[in-house]
Amino acid sequence: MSETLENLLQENRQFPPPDELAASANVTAAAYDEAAADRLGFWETQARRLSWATPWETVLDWSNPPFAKWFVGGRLNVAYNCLDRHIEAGRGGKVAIHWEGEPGDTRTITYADLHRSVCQAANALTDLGVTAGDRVAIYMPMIPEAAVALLACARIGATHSVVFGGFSADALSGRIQDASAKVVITADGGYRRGKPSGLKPIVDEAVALCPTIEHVLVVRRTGQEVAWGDKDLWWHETVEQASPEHEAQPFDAEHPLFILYTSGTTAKPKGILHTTGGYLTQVSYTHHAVFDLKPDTDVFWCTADIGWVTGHSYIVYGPLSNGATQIMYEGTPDTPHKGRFWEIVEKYRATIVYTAPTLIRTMMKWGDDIPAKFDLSSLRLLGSVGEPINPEAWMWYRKHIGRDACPIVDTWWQTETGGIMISPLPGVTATKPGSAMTPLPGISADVVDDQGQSVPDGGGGYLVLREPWPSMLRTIWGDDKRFVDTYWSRFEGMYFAGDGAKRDSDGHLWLLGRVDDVMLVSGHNISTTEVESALVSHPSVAEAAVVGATDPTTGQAIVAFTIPRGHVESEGEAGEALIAELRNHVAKTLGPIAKPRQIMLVPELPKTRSGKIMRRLLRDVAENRSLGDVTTLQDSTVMDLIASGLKTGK
Ligand code: 6R9
Repeated sequence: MSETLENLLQENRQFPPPDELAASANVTAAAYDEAAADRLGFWETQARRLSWATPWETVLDWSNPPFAKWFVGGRLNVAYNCLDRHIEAGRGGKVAIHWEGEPGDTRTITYADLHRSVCQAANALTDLGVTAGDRVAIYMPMIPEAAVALLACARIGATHSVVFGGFSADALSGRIQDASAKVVITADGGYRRGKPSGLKPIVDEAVALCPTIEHVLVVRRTGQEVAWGDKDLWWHETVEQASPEHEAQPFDAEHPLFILYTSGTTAKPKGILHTTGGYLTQVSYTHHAVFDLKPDTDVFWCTADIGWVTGHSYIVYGPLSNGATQIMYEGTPDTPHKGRFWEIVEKYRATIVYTAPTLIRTMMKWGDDIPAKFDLSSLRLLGSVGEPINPEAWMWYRKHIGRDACPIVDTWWQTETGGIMISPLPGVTATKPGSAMTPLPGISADVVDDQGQSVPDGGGGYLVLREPWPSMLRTIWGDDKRFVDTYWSRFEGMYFAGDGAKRDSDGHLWLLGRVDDVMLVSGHNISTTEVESALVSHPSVAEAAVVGATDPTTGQAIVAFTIPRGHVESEGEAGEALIAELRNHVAKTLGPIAKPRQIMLVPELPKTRSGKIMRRLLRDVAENRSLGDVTTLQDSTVMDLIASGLKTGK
């Protein structure tokens, strides 16, 4: 990048924490001081929230950077920490999971129930020859058995590799081969958009290319017909017949817990490796601190899929290690109607919701009247993750979901960081719409310029992490060199996150999207996030994605794809008028340099399964190229919709 990022957007609104929450918050401002005085001592205190079979000797071994070892010599079992210890404390009858299937079937699972299933699955996997250190692939819908599968692997020390249900056979087989997995756990299918969709046929196709797979364990969810081969075993005939007695053995703090692949833009997916003690310490602590989780009264709901790191850390390991009661939902937010999420909040009296900006913007598009139909008064805290949240989406979330009373925690982190890194603390921080605010206690995040120098308040640049953290990735599976090259070579001695960021005049952090997406217009760096946020601040716009397209005069020109809100007339002349108005609105909000060359009104945007906008594909459209790799798209018909419905304005 030729010069540092320009910062255009100004935000002056600020919301202090509610008094009642601040008075009883799990974590107070003292945590920042404690961690600043003794960062490693602070993390040791957090590690003591867990139950260790053998205490560690050294908190951090950083003698061979960037290869970290945390809690060296310590031993623990992750599943024991998530299940057995709560039961031993007399909490076995507490609900762990209120599960809601898409068709409306439900299951209530206590900690004792979950423990029983996990022990059975641990015994069944052991009988199938899975031992500590083996890899198990998991390709499942959002059913309780998915959580059981992860925990059973953790219990016996097998390393799980979850692949999003719905990724192609190619994507699945590539990931199985990369990790040489021995077993796949899957289901016949799952429910999505009111229909059973098949998973087993995709597994069959993938496994045909994977000689390392010895067994395929299949949960019956939909009851659809499936082909049956000699590696296949039904879950109900193996796991549910296995003994429910299983004693968890402790593993080394650095034992590999899981691999999770990040897609990247073009290159081969990277198998991000997480280990045991540091990972659990940080996800457990951040779940307790950022969500102010009170296990006796809260009903927590993270709407993520288990195939995304958010599902690993804030459905499985964080909440269960803290003994939380949570909601797990199988399906899509608009099945059978667009109020399904809020109906679920009302039904289970959810107190905390953790979701993604994509979902919030979709709800804005569908209209304010939908959440208004439900009783959301149980909610006391809201969270956001996955992309920068546009200030107007933040305000909408606060008003229409949080009734102007719930603090919002905008949490920045990555598959690679394992747990939340930058976020407000709900009882401490006065939040600003669109800002992730400050690094959590014990985390050293910074914004640096091209030379790796910290930028002053008011400056912009690259987000880096200056010190190792407990839940950091340990390497890329099988490729230490790529680990070093990707994350540790851009700036000497710092982890390079790949995101642009700015630090405002108060020193608060604003995430600006991936640095690969930054646009260079007439010599000025402009972030996609800021132009998108300016568009979303217009009352007619629900969602926007912005890309830089090659332009003969300006180098790159801004091209915006915009989804109008539900009630907005956007056909014919009304559409042309809206486009003209939006171009002027951006110029007025951010300055003439940011005025889009072109705005297209579209019905949908291409997104990954975790809801991130795939700007790369939009750049292909904007530059009239044929589309690149679409295998990680959530809905492959979206690009046709965009191409056929284009209304362009110049
Ligand atoms: C947890 C997760 C990581 C990338 C990350 C950044 C973006 C995530 C964000 C955010 C702005 C936030 N991202 N949270 N950007 N504000 N609160 O999403 O992991 O799927 O690996 O994605 O997501 O660009 O670098 P992952």
